[in-house]
Amino acid sequence: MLKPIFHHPTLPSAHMKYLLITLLLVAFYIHTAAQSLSQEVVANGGAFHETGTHSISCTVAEPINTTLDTNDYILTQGFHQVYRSPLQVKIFLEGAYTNNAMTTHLQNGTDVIPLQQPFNTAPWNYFGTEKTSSIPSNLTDWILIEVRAGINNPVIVEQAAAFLLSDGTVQDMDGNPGVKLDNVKSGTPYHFIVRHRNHLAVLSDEYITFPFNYFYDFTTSTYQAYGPNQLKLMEDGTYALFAGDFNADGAITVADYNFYSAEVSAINQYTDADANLDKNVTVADFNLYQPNASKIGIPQVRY
Ligand SMILES: [Ca+2]
Ligand SMILES: [Ca+2]
Repeated sequence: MLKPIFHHPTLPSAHMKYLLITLLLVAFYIHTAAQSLSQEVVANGGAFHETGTHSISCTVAEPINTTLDTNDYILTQGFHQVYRSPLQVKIFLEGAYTNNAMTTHLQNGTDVIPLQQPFNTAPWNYFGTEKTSSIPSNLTDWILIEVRAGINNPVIVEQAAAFLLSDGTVQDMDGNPGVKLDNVKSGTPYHFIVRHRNHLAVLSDEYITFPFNYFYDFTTSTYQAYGPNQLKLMEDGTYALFAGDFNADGAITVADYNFYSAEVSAINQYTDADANLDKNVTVADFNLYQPNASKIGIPQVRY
């Protein structure tokens, strides 16, 4: 014989309890978080309900709320947003540095600067399509930015070539400040490497996160670069990249002298043995290399 089933009049069913808890959590979340949506919150769904006197809207999303870092690995919990974000950098090259700025001698007379980024050969083997139809008049040379996931993690998140201007700032192919990055994620900490054709590359000492609303300045202190003494002190107190890594392998050695010797007396050319960026390979370039010989880059920048 079937017996009728009654709910207890004072205790809600498990389903009802779950519903009530859910509604309370939603109300709490809307009250505390919905007003603070930012670029660190990514909506991937949502809903809207209305009863005539009340309405409720919700976003299925989650802010980036936790970052775990062990030096070798970084885990960021929450939804991530991928977007184009500029990274603004200021950096000087020792070989081109003079009076708080850099020369633009590669453009003197016949402009030898290539219209397409020059890092598409060894050791960089970067095949990005950055190119321009005209060289900015204040361009010193091309630069390569390499975003890394953590200090000890060799994973390259993204590379991008950009213009290095005479005032030390970086400009993208559209003429905007900074270098545009497509694969960085909001809220995730990164380090980045700056590479040049014949100067010792550096890694940022500090984490940066996007959106990055200021510029990273390698000219103010040796501590802006990771590792001991990776930036050279200029006579006026400014810091710059060490000149003379002609083969760009991350260390200034006899191999660079041999590279220089093979190119010496080249005239009016865009060559990596031209440390002072004046289009000619002369003793002036050797004189930049010589005091820096035996300077070793940190393992992260070496090839
Ligand atoms: Ca070298
Ligand atoms: Ca030169």
